[in-house]
Amino acid sequence: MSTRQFGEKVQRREDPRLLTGNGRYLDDLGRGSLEAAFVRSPHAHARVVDVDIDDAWEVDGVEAIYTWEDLDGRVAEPLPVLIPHPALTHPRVGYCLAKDEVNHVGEAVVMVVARNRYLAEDAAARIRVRYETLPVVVGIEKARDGGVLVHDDVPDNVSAHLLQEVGDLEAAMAAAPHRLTLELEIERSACMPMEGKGVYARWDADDQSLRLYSSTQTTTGVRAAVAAKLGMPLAKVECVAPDVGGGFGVKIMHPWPEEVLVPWAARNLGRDVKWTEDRREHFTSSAHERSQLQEVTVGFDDDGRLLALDVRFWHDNGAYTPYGIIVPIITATQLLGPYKPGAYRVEFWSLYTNTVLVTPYRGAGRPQGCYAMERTMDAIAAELGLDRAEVRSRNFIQPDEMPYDHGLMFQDGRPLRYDSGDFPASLAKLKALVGWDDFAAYRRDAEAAGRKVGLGIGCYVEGTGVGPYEGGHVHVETSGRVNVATGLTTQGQGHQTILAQIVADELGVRIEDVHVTTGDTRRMAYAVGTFASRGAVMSGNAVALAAKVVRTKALRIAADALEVSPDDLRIDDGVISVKGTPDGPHIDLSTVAVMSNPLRYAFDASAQAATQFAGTFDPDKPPVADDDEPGLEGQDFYSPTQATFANGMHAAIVETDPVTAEIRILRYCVVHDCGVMVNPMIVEGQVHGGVAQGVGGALYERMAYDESGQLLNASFMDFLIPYASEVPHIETDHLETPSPLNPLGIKGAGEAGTIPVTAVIASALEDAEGFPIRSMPISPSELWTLRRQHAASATGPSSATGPSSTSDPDPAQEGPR
Ligand code: MCN
Repeated sequence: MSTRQFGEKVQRREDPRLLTGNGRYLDDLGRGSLEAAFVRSPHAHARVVDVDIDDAWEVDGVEAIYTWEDLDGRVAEPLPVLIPHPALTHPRVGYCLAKDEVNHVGEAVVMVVARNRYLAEDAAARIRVRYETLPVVVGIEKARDGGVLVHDDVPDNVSAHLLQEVGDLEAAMAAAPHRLTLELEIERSACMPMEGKGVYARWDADDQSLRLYSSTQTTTGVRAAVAAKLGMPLAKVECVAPDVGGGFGVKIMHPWPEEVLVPWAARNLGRDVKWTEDRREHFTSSAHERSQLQEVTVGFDDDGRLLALDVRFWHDNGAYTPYGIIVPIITATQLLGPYKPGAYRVEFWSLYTNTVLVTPYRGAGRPQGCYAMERTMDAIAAELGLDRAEVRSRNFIQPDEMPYDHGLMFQDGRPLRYDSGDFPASLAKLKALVGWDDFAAYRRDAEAAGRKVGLGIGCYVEGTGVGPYEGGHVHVETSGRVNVATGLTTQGQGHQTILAQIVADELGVRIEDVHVTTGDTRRMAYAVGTFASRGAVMSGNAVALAAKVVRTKALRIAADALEVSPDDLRIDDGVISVKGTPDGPHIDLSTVAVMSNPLRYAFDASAQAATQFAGTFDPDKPPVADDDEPGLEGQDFYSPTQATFANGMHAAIVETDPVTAEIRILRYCVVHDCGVMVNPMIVEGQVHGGVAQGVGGALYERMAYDESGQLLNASFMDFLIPYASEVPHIETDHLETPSPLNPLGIKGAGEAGTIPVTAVIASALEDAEGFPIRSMPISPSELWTLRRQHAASATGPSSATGPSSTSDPDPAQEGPR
């Protein structure tokens, strides 16, 4: 009998290849091709007055130099707005090469193609661009001030304004016995995958076709965009994602200018062309996320139950909005987490600034939302003198209230309706894991030893497995090899393993015989991409459905041959036999694959085996029946009516140095519920990676823009990504509340670890220090400064030890740093 693979900690099948240096990343391809380099704007806001390329042609090996003037057809038109929204009243996008204005440092102005990258860079360095600088908008405060405009025709720098309301907020707020207002800030960070973006284009002049390799999270998206921009039939464009060294969201954006320019240049020159992004380019020419200013007013009763929640926030969308307003919409809807808010009103303004554009980064708006909500929960607990976990628990949506409809519109334009979850059970697990009830004693002991420790908590709900669809194709070769294809791409999540686990079980074959291809439009032309923690839900269910199609066909053919009913057959390790008679007649799937295809090869061992069933073929019938197709293969698509909602709760114990304010995470505990787990080891790895990124966002990473829009820390020398030494040991426990929405009961897991970390660390630091933390990330020097401010204010008459209420403002929370 086959060993069940689903739910097992199967070792990642891709690792031996990747860990032994046999990965094939974008820059491993196209040796000997021409290479591109870009001249990028050194100014955050300027008019391009003149471009002088004469000197650059002096460099031996230069093949082409392009400015916007040289572009033709739709390549010269603005880049698309991928996800329009009615509230996005002023969408603005750039061009592949700046036309006459640049809006952030790093925007591409000139493209150079040369024999190799060195020569292309040398030539680029000789190009002189004359700019007329313009006033610059950096930061949300300056953007909402509206005195300086990023785009002349966008009043107040507002790209979008959206308000959603459920219930009578005014009345509920007025009636609430308690009210608090919090002003919060969260800063910019970025995905920073190990491998930056990259494109390699092969133009086939004879066939007039294009093979494009891109380090992307969506090959079908890139293919469609490039075909449209280059005016080519879709059938003449193929897009393949080779191994991708991380994406974390930034590579779902498409088309990046380079994804259009590189193939366009390849076609122009009739040569292969490649471009790989360097780290500085990734800092200044890809995408960032996170930056928001938030104002939360909450009304609650004596027990800490929410009666009214009024949230306003200002979101920095950078210079352009090609990806629409998905990120602030997610913040607005997902900040509610596991709680019932009472009457709820949320309103945001998405603002242009002269900085790198903003697209989703792992968590995609949720870390900010979770931060707002969890800071609010802590503030309520402090105001009422209640236990912080207890306040959360009193506001939970209960399991018997599922499915729970918040009455809001989610990011996919569908209702924000939670499908399942058991928040009280998760909290109980988390409290047990971290030792919540013993912490007071632990703190007393620590304090007696002169140490400052604090315990923080954060809860979140995450809409995962967002539609519209994903497909699966399963093909059994006559050798017995099972080829599985799905269109979404993979960046390190282990899809080759988990999709093989699912197909092995559904089809009844050995996992060793299953080979998975992702992100190759030659194998699966209809697909969406990898984002929104949707891979397991969408492609997992799609390949399961496709495997069922193949199984049904295999059983039908075998049943004919064995003259039994398909219902009496089973498939184990690729062998079809009659149930209850293990030693009876049987057929290998490989033999069935031969029988499924009238074109038989005599040299094929399975073909010879199939001759014993030759009697099943009727010479009077056509080789392929009207209602049949040759081959043992099948395809199906999974398309859900709505997202499925995963959830989790984290707690951390931190220690702060009483003198230097150095911050150490002593323990980090995670309880996580992503429905049924396909591979618990991979889920755990995903959670660990997510927490590591969250720790970076909470304590280290920020984009240090100066007032003129220069990114001062655009290198790994200055931008602090946590090393293994900064990432705490992570203790994990799981709850599996199956999703009722999909056949496998799966919810997503890929972003979960990241979402609450900033909120949890803020909560723990506040608990350790005894004063409000309102701006994250926070460094030891900032914590030290807050300590001094708090000590100074504590000596005055209006001292405050917790987050402020409307009637009790706290000086430490007066605006962001
Ligand atoms: N999984 C599982 N059981 C579940 C849910 C998930 O075994 N119930 C497994 C999946 O099968 C998959 C992994 O966990 O191997 C993540 O699955 P899922 O939550 O479906 O997320 P995606 O596959 O859609 O991956 C995208 C998600 C996102 S949105 C970001 S951002 C992210 C992330 O995954 N970027 C990553 N994890 C990353 N991991 C790596 N190494 N690199 C990135 O760029």
